[in-house]
Amino acid sequence: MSGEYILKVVVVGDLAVGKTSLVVRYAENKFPTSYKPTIGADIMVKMVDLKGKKVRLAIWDIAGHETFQKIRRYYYQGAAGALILYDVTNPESFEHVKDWYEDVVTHCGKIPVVLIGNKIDLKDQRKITTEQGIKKAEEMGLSKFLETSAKTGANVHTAFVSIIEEVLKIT
Ligand code: G3D
Ligand code: MG
Repeated sequence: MSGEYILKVVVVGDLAVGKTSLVVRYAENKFPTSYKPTIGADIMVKMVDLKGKKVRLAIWDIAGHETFQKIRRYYYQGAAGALILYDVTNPESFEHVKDWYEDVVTHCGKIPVVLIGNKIDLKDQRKITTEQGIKKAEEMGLSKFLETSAKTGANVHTAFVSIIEEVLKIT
């Protein structure tokens, strides 16, 4: 098999869990220092070579909840996979994972979903343990679970490779 895969991946989760930071870290390998709230949706395109497969990955990053309602349908349309993020220092964002998952399933059906606990560099402020994350992913039947830091870059690359691998498995 040759040729190019074109994959759309959506990144969802509560406001301020680090969605934009994670996407920017992956796509540009830097941590954004000035916080600029997204308007509508930002789409980042990255060419990825994975085990001989060329993937044109379009990563969709949403804005805050208010503007999201208006573009919800358009945002999810055609997504092959999703990253659901929570902030390991923010239990509310962890509780909302199930709501985000319902949202994904409603609009995309049962596409691969990788669950991500972000901000693991904030060790002293951590409220959600790795075990809790693993348990949640298992209970919900999500494809994979990972913990990341957009700040240090820990596991960021792996997070995006994981979702591509999960999607290509079923493509
Ligand atoms: P969002 O796109 O999900 O809304 P952002 O979230 O990427 O805008 O990040 C929200 C805040 O969390 C930002 O801080 C950002 O710098 C911070 N952040 C994101 N990821 C990490 C991480 O891995 N570690 C740490 N320590 N901080 C992170 P500000 O202060 O600009 O609001
Ligand atoms: Mg954002």
